[in-house]
Amino acid sequence: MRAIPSARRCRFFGPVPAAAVWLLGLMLVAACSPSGERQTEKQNRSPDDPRRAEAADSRGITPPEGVTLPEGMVYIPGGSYWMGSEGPEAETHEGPSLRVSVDPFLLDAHEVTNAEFAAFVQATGYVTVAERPIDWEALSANAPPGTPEPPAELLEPSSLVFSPTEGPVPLDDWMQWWTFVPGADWRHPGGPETDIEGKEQHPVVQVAYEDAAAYAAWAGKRLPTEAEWEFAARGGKEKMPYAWGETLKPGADYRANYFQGDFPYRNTAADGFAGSAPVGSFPPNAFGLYDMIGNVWEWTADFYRADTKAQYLLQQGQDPEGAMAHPDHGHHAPVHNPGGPAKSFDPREPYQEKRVIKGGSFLCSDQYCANYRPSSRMANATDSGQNHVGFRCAQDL
Ligand SMILES: [Ca+2]
Ligand SMILES: [Ca+2]
Repeated sequence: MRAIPSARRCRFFGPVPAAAVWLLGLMLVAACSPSGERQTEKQNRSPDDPRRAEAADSRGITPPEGVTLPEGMVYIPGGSYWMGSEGPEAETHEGPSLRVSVDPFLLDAHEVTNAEFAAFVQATGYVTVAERPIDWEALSANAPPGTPEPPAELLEPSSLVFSPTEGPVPLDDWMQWWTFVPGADWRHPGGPETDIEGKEQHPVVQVAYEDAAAYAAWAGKRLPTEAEWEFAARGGKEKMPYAWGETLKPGADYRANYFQGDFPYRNTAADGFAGSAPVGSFPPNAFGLYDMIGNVWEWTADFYRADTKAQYLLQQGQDPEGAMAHPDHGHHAPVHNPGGPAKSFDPREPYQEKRVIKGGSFLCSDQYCANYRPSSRMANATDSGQNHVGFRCAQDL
């Protein structure tokens, strides 16, 4: 497996010179690659599509007696595993791999869909972060000291939308393909001229962390921790770079919705989808989970730090230096049910609160950021929605 040149990895955190640039950076964070309202998209597979058939056959893990599965949730058996990766495909903050254990829990089989989020909004009247005017006073608490107030137009309700470039561009500046679009929100994921009609079964996007958490609370659920999410995504396959094994595309069929073609301007949609796909369009993993990898990024409950694994050990009274000095980090007891760090910290944007998102999206490309792997992780500003970030919910047994 070849290493991905660092220049092609996701880079969202440059210096923040001007207020407008800073604000844009604040609203983004997890970009990868393009979608493509411009591309032809097979939004609904026919009933005889083999991928549908394979998906329908999966029943996941049978829960123990006495456990009743809520509709749409699957049983995650719990256990210990190697979390993270130090493989050639991994970014530094995915490592070091660490023995971690999680208790059994329940997880949504699918990403939360537009139809499900609409039911929540209908029942509660909830207004998402992207639909609210920006409160500069509140926002400035997360800004570097002395940051001037941006122009009024930048404080209007808005969100970040991917726009393919006209042709090849240097891949070190995400602002060439991400645009801050007034009127972009979950009902209008690509901007005010777009809508979600006919996309009821697509994952909801343009949701900030608090939107996802509010939905989860309404549904009687919660967001998964990063450790739970990664355990679930691996489906019992130990130390595999991909959720399904050793290679990204082990056969003729694609195993997830990601980006094929030339990033960020030519999306061939060889996997059938240039943008998001209806949930469950690709085969599930061994736990019966769909689209853990690709389609849209998924919020977790955890604050982001690059050194999360060391924080886990510290939280549980273990010595990170000693534990990690061992070649396989295996002499320590598994870290049990770790939550995220108590506070987020990203040195690239030290003033911005961030949480971890997982799984990559329809914009992840092997030319830019190969985040379609269980150990991949991204820091996302908690108040930032994008048209390739959604979520799914967990529940305790
Ligand atoms: Ca795709
Ligand atoms: Ca996903």
